[in-house]
Amino acid sequence: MGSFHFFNRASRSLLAAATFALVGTAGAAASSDQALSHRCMTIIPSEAERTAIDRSLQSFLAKRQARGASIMRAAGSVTVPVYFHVINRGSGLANGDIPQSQIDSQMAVLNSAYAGTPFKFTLTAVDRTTNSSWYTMSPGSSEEAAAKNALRKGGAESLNLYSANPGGGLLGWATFPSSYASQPKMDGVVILFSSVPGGSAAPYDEGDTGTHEVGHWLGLYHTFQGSCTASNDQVDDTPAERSAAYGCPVGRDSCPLKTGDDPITNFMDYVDDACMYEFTTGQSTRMDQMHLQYRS
Ligand SMILES: [Ca+2]
Ligand SMILES: [Ca+2]
Ligand SMILES: [Ca+2]
Ligand SMILES: [Zn+2]
Repeated sequence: MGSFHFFNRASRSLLAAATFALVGTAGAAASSDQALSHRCMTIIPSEAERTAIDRSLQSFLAKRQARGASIMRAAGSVTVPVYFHVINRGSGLANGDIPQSQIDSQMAVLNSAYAGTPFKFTLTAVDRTTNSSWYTMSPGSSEEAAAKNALRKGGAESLNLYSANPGGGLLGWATFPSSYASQPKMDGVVILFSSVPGGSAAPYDEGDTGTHEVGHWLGLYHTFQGSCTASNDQVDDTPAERSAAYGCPVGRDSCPLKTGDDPITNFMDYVDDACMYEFTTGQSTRMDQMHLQYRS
């Protein structure tokens, strides 16, 4: 009861933080026009909220361990049902109506990226909606809320993946597992339709926007979260990173006093799709634990 109340409060302050973050980025997006420089618009919880989320996770794991339940699941042992919602402004690729072949390719990219983790993804259903205001929805907008309220299917375990054209150089955004309880209808991942494999959003055209956003959906932060601090992204085996990496800056070491080069090939950085290709064991463990706590 106590923890349920806590998450309601946490998500309200998260919404307040979201409004602030959106104002900040809208200006930046406008000045850079349509350039795809903002990899992701996922609203990251504040430091206090992240601390609370991790405290709650530790207590969840301790209780599980105390009753002898496993806290590690085998690779490929968890099936995530996927509802793919194509939002377009008419028929044809130019209107965002991506073909089934690209949806299948996106699923293959997800399954390959998550192959070393407990998760595999199965396409449960595809629906297509023509709605020009939902098509250009931005994070936190009334259009996003309307689209998700109308289209979302399944419970916390189901991945709802929306393709649309948010504009302003946005590639996608996701919600975290800890916000499902207070905002179940908003739960899911939105991606730019042209970021799917073979899409026109080069160098973000191999489907790793989907991979990255699903990482958030399973509880991961960016590898540059928390900058050069020891706790950083709450994952032990990702070296600390001062800020987002773009392109493919091999050998970058933005936290020289911390062991290891920056994890620029990690799916949770901002590099080009061709440059990102891995999750660490620690990230897999965190996703497993977050899924156990909130999505099982
Ligand atoms: Ca780390
Ligand atoms: Ca370093
Ligand atoms: Ca890649
Ligand atoms: Zn992100």
